[in-house]
Amino acid sequence: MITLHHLNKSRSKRIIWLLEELKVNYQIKAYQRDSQSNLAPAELRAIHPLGKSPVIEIDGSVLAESGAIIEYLAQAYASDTLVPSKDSAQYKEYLQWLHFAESSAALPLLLHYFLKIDGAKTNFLDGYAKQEVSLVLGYLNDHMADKHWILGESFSAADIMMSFIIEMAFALELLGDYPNLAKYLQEMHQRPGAQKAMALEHQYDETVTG
Ligand SMILES: N[C@@H](CCC(=O)N[C@@H](CS)C(=O)NCC(=O)O)C(=O)O
Repeated sequence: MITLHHLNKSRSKRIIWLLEELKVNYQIKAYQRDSQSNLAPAELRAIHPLGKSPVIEIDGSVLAESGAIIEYLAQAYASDTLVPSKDSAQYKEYLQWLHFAESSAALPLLLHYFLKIDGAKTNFLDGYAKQEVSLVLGYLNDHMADKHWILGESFSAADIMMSFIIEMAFALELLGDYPNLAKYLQEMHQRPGAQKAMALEHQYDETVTG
């Protein structure tokens, strides 16, 4: 049994989506962000020293980092469907997108988000974040011009990694200038696994009412 330590409104939704695609047995242990600091509760530190989510427990091991979790689970349970064959050219591309999502793409969007909630004037950061957001989203938008999924016709675990980026860009109201990414988000949300992940995320989020 896989246990997912899930924090509301977090990257952990990626893992729920993947687990739904894999159709494996798993359980969710849910945590709520602090209403003032927005940080994870201290109990998550008992699971992993960083105290962040997602974290999974599997076969007696504890694994953090959404990218590592997705790479491991996809390879272990769906190497023939959600991961291109290791000797194909697509595999290299797959690895690039898998890692791009949490590295090059995540930082500018997070900076943009933090600057927005902070509201303070900056000397350098604001301009840097804007420029990097345009670079990253422009690159992705051009790439998606003639594709359904990040690798072309086949859906892969890299699309699940990318979902957090596209959803964050949507939440920051940035997708107006990137129509191919708006279309990509719609495609993602049509998959039953993504819909189940959204429903579960909702169910385990105590800030959601009604
Ligand atoms: N690079 C890590 C980031 C983990 C992370 O920062 N998770 C956030 C939620 S998206 C978190 O736990 N925030 C609460 C906190 O920092 O206390 C990953 O991809 O899993």
